[in-house]
Amino acid sequence: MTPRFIFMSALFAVVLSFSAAQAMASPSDTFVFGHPGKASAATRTVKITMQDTHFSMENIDVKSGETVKFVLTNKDDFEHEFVLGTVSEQADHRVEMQEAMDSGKPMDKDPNAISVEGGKTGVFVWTFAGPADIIEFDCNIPGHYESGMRGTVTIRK
Ligand SMILES: [Cu+2]
Repeated sequence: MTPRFIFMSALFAVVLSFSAAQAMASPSDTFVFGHPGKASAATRTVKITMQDTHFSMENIDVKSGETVKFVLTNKDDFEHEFVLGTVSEQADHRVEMQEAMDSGKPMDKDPNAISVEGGKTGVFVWTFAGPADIIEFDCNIPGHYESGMRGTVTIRK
C-alpha cells in the first residue's frame, strides 16, 4: 500500500464512522424515532406475520411516547428481520446486509432490529418518539425489501 492509499483509507474510515454515528449504529446511539422499550411499559401489542417474504401489515399508526410490543411470527422456513428506521437508514442497512452476506461476516446486532428464524416468533418492544414523521419497518435481508417486505410507521404527535 502506498502512503497515499493508507491516508485515503484512514480518511474514508473516519468519514464512514462519522456518518454511521450520525445515522444510528452502536447500541449507545440514539434514534430520532424513539428507543428500545420495556415490555412492562407496552400499552399495545401489534401482531405481524412474516410470510411469503411480506409483512401482514403495510402501515402502523403510533403516537409519540407510545410503547408498542411487536409480536412477529415468521411462517416462512427462512430468516426474516424487522428493522425500524428512516428511509435513508434502511437503505444504508441494506448495503451493510449485502456486504455481510458477501463477506460471510455476521452483522452486529442493532437495538432497532430483531431477526426471526423461520418458523419462530420474536418479540420486539419500542417506545416511539416524535417529531411526527413516517419511518419504515423493513426486512433488509438481500432481496426481501425489493420483493415487498416493507411497511411504514406513522408517528403522530
Ligand atoms: Cu425477510
